Amino acid sequence: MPSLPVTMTITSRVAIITVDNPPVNALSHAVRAGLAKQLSVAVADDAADAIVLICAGRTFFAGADITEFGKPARDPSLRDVLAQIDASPKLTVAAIHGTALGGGLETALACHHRIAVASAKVGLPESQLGLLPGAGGTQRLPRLVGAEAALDMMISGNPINAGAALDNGILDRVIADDDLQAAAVSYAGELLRQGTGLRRVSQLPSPEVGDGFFDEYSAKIKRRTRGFEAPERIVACVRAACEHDFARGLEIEGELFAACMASTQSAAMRHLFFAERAVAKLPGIDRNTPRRPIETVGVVGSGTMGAGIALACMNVNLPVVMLDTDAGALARGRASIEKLLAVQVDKGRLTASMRDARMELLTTTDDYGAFSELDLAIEAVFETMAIKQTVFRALDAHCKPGAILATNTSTLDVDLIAKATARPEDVVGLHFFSPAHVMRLLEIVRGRATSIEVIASSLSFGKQVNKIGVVVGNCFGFVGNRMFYGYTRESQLLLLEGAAPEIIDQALTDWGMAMGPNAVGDLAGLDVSYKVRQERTDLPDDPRYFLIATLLAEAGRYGQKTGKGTYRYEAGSRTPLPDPEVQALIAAESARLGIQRRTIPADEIVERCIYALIVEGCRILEEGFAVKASDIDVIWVNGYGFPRYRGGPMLYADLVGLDKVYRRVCEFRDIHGEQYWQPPALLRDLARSGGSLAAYPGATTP
Ligand code: 3H9
Repeated sequence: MPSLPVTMTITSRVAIITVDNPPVNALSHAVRAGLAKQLSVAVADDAADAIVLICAGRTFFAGADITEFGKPARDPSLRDVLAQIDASPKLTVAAIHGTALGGGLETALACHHRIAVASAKVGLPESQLGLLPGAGGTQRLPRLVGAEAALDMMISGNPINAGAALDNGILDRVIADDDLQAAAVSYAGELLRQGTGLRRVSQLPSPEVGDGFFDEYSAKIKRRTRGFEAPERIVACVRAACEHDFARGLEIEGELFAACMASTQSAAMRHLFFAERAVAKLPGIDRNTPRRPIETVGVVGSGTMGAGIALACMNVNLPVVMLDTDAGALARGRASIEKLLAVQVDKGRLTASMRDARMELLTTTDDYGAFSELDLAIEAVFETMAIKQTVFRALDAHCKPGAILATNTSTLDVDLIAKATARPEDVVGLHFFSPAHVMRLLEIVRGRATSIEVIASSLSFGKQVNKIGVVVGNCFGFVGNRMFYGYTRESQLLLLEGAAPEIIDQALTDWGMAMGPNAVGDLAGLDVSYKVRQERTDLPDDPRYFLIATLLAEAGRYGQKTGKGTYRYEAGSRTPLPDPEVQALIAAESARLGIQRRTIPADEIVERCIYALIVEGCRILEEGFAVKASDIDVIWVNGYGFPRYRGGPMLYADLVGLDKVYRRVCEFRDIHGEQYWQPPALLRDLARSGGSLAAYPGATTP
């Protein structure tokens, strides 16, 4: 018989209600029912004067059970249980360890007092699921910490540590990381002796704010949230907390929570929550797959990527040897790492001693001999096959047997690179995104010979350096950049057809993309994509193809780094400004090619660019270069600024309706030609059968 998730014992006149629902004590139906029952028992039992609520395992409640969302509700609701805790005639104490998140923190806030261990964290991350705290959190938190601090916490969704929570009033006591249960029982006894009584957060006065506070706050967040609904609804809830009593505030919170729950935005974000955890679930890999420990890393190349990768490793305490045969470049690489760390110190995110400790992890060398004992070598040199192969021959000659040899190539064939070694099974692509110490995405490129052990170890390494590692197959551009080509191809064609760069970028950022394609091109460097196109032999023979980007690169307009690209930049500024010279160039090219320029509506701009992504994503799935559609979503959200609340390109296609997407792609083919728009069979078949990309099984191995 399965053990009950909620149990109760009494010690020193304190009832201890313990919840044990691995892995993260989510507040599932069984837990809620168990809590309601044990609370009644504890309240009725004369042997107890107070109640401690504590969780077993690695954490206090991590929130409502997300797997129950979208299914019929089952009583008791979390709100019912929290009302019961709040109304308890006996003093209740939440004893927190691990992370008290979402409904978990709301449960703690419904208790009369809160004690936590110093390593605990608390937060209301519901907005990251497109939701708002729906069990009284929007009403209780502002009463404890004030409206602005509560808004900041709920809208960012970021947890805070126990020390900060003690300072702002969420926690009443923080203890060293020792016996929490004993400390909570003794705390309850202390409160009883002092006659502190029941401190119901729901009964605290409404928070006060100055005139116009909410309008100003809304205006401030609008610039960042662009079309994302949950933050605005959180503001409305906190406004209700300030203007109404607790009961009415709770009603308003309930209505807005229901609206969020029913939204496609929340469906999209919940999809990503599970998609990001599913990336590591691959056919042929499980808990028992052997993994090689990575305790030391070598990085070949000290340019922007090499330095960023080195720093990403140093940030998690991994010793790094950085190698460059050019002494000047090596010194510049070291200096750029120092500079990035100095920025962290200036921002108060790092102390000077932490910075020094990190720098001590870095050794620089021009000698491959220094790589002989390293567990992992990552090559990040110039994107030319011959140079990469030379590096891999050297790595093969110097690295110990069992070392993982990785290339950070973004376009080259991993199998050809592996061929330069006598151990292709140890060679893998680890494709970081710039800036490598910041961006969370890591494409793990599986070559033909890469062993399963090396893939599993790469997934673990990704976790180790706080990245989301997605395993992809070895095709040109892998998954992310291959799709990016179709997307920018359309934005380039739109320029010739009549849309100005800033109009295209505005349409896509209004839709939710972090940046528009023209601004991205200027940031990444138009010379870089130009060189890649020059090396390709499979591009369409069409004078329009990437014409404007090509002409700009040939004119030395590389983007931000030269102060001019598709946009122009004032000295020292990164703000893209429309450039009449470029507008004239585009108009002249349109005229030369006989293209009738027209005003292109924002909807069409978005459809052209985003549907190009969907088409290429379908093709990648058909060809088996991604295991499942949700992996593609994770790549685009974490590496390319695709709006999280739209779920990634493949889920977005499902939400729009595959039949609609398919019909539109066919129209684009008829208007713009087959060389760009060929509806993939997968899209056609799923559209006809009423299937979904989210459910598409994909290939078994990428
Ligand atoms: C909410 O509370 C709404 C309320 O305001 C209102 C209600 C009326 N439910 O992340 P991990 C699973 S919204 C179900 O790999 P870690 C997860 O899928 C909720 N399952 O571990 C994974 O399963 P699997 C607000 C959950 O140590 C396994 O647990 N709360 C939940 O890296 C391990 O997870 C949040 O948004 C859940 N709530 O990180 C917190 N949480 O092994 C969400 C996790 O099959 N959770 N799972 O892949 C987290 O942020 C992290 O899981 C946590 C642990 C930090 C707790």
